[in-house]
Amino acid sequence: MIVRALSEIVGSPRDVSGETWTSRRLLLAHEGMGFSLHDTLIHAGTETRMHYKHHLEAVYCVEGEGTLEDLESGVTHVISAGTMYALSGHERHVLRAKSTMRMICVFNPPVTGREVHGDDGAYPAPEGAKAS
Ligand code: 9YT
Repeated sequence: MIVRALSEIVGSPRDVSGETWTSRRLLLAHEGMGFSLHDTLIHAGTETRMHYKHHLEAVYCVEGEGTLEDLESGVTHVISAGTMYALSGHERHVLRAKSTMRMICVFNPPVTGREVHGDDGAYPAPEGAKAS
């Protein structure tokens, strides 16, 4: 069993930041759960373009408000506390945060630790793993 508090992660190597977000990584690949679990803050007033080519991701917003533009369909969704989105088709997307958004994110396959987005908006492909 693994028990871990957010307060243990803040300021540790599990606390990873990109230009527009800070991701506190509660569970990582080496812990063997088959997914990683993140408590992520998307900073207010920012825009983040992403494309998880190698991962499936589900994102549950628990605080804040913004919009999610699906660049495949052109549809924009309002995202606020209590709304989830799942990138079931590896969709290219843009997240625009009106206020700071707190997101609980699950990745399959799990991230290994220090991933940040490449120029293509993706995290690198995990070695030998495929989303299942
Ligand atoms: C919502 C989202 O995808 N934000 C980017 C950071 C990523 N979710 C992470 O590593 O926690």
